[in-house]
This record gives sequence, C-alpha cells and structure tokens, in this order.
Amino acid sequence: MLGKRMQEALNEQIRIEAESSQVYLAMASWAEIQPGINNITAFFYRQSDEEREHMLKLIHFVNDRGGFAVVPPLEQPVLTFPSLQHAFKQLLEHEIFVSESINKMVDIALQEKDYATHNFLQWYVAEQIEEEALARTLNDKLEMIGNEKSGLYLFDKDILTVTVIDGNAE
Ligand code: OFO
Repeated sequence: MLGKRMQEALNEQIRIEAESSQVYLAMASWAEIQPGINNITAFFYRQSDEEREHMLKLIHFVNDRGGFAVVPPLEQPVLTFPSLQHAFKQLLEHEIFVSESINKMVDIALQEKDYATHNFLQWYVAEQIEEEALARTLNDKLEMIGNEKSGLYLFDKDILTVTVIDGNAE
C-alpha cells in the first residue's frame, strides 16, 4: 500500500511526465513545418510518445499499489522556437529538471522506507541518465554544426540512430 506522501510525489511525477510529452509534442509540431528536417520531427514525436509511456507506467504502478493515479490538467507548452539549437537546449534543460524530480522521489521512497517504490524508480533513474546523455550529445553536435547546411543535413539523417551507452555517444 502506498503512503500518502509517496502517492502525492508519484502523482506529481505523473503530471511532469504528461507535461514532458506535451512539451516534446509542441517541438514536434513546430519541427514538422520547418523544411527538410523530417527525422528531427520524428525524433520529437518519438520523445513525446516515450514520455506518455513513462506517465502510463506510473499510473499503472500507483493504481496497482492501492493508490489513485490522478490524470493532471496541463498547461500549454512553448509552441515555437527561434532555432533548432534553442529547441534542443530546451530539451536538455527539461531532461535535467525531470532527473532532479526523479531524484527527489527516490529520496522520499527511502525516507518513507517504501522499498517497492524505490525499486520501481530505479528504471526511471537509468532512463534519465540515458536521456540526459542523448540530449547532451545532440546539443554538442548542433553546436559544432552551427548554421552549416550540410552539417544539419547529416544531423537530420542520423538523429534517429544516435544512441548513448554509459553516457557515451555511439
Ligand atoms: Fe520521462 O523520461 Fe525523460 O523526461
């Protein structure tokens, strides 16, 4: 059975994952109307879908443990970006914010001696390491490219296959 404090924290995380999905969905929609960046567009849609999966995983966990997962209201995310660099910088900043939030939940799980939730959260801890590393890698690549068109062409070509293992780009 979930304690009140743990349940509140998990519900807040449900909201954050839903918000993340919206934030990346807005990036996807913006990218979709920019010329020539089809894979970048697909990347943002994929990230948005993944965040929804993260939200659903939390919803099922809360309900399965005798709590009640609250579907949250959502604010409208930022809709447009001055450049791709800005969008990817926001992606990285958002992932850092999510990691901090996951860490806070892990703290609460330990304080509450809720080892089942602590165990469940380890998946999110690992996922955040990967997502932050990926976002950093993509930001570094974009910084190198600047406004160079051929670099951007290759960035778009490769983005769906960039993976990070133990924080290193592959
Ligand atoms: Fe939900 O995985 Fe990143 O934010």
